[in-house]
Amino acid sequence: MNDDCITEVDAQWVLDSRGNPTVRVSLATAGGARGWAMVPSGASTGEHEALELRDGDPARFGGKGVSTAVANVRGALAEAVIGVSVEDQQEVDRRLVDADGTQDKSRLGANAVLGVSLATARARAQLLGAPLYRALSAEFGDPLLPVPLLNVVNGGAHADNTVEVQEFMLVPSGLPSFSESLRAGAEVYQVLKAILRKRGLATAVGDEGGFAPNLSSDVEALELLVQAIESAGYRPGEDVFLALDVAANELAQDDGYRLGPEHGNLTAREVVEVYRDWSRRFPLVSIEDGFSEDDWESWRNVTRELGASLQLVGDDLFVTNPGRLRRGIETGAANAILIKLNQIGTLTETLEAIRVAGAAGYGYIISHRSGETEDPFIADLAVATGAGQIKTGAPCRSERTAKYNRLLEIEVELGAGAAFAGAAAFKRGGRAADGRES
Ligand code: 2PG
Ligand code: MG
Repeated sequence: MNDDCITEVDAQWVLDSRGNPTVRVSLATAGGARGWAMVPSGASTGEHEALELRDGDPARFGGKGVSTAVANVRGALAEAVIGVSVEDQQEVDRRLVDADGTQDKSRLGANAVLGVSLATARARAQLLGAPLYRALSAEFGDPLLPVPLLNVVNGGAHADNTVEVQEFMLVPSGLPSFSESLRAGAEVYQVLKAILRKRGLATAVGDEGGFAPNLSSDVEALELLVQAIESAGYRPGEDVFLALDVAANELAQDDGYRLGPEHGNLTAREVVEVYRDWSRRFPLVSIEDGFSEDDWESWRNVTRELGASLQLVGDDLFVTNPGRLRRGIETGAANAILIKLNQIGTLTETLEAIRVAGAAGYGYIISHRSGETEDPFIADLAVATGAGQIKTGAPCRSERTAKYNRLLEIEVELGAGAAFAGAAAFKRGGRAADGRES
């Protein structure tokens, strides 16, 4: 067997940032190259996501055990990829998909499949003696450091507070480098904490490291962020912008949406007007999941109404699925996609979604999940694909900072030649649009 062929695949359970078990895979090639990966897990998961396989045995981790997924890696998936070269990621992924045989990877579990797929990519990088961001894919051009989208106020399904919008994010795109941008985010975060404390509001954090105070409205959160940006010495709308993830799936009612305590039940039309109002009053550049996953008509409306000036990101809408994304592109729904590896389950399919987005001039944002691990894979993926944006939580909690710290490391490694996406990140299409800088 050649040196680059997979000879060993192993798996075990480890804990994620919420204290639930998840899958860790390690594999080795005949020549001794090794790769590993830990799989993240969402809370506000879309209906159309690939399936995360949990044991469902109430006697283990309240049903959330991953023993079956671990056994599937060691059994059927190992069998499928042993002997295949890590140089051929597409072949490895094709075999993983075939071994599972379902549309949503529900037989063997997307968590099992993804672990093997990502560990393969790392083994290949080791074989090449290249950093992961260089080994991942050369087709998207030179490495590009992304603008961080830092989720500093958590609500919705990520926190037990009164705030309905799931994520309020800082977007420090007006700074000259990744490290200065991250520094701005971290400084604003600390100032925000001091403001909350002074007002007698809670400074405990939610799942993604953002604060989770009980606020009276979504607007109050936006006002707090602008105040914190200014107090930290930055200019809102020039240095630092704002982004939201509404996670509207969680807010959909039979006949509309329940956006926050200040609004009653709103019709989809009224929701568009709320977003228009917010984008006039605040330096908002991006709204994710402003409507629910199957409300294509509202997605089309909001894109027509606000898409020229706002990035409108489909997360639960597209679930990193090239097929759903194509439907969005054909019908004019959203103008950007959130990229989460575990929504689709293999690296190859993820890169395909990125390619489809870029070719259509859609933005793409590489994203963590609310349940994360110390695996910083997505930092390298963001740099490799020229996405220009990464969403990976607050500048707080090690599973979040692992990604930011990896990006700092890459910035140093790239030295003077380190390109930073900056404000151009919001010109849609990223590098995938034509393989060069857009
Ligand atoms: C989201 C994500 C990540 P979850 O909705 O975008 O922030 O949350 O992983 O819970 O789906
Ligand atoms: Mg989301």
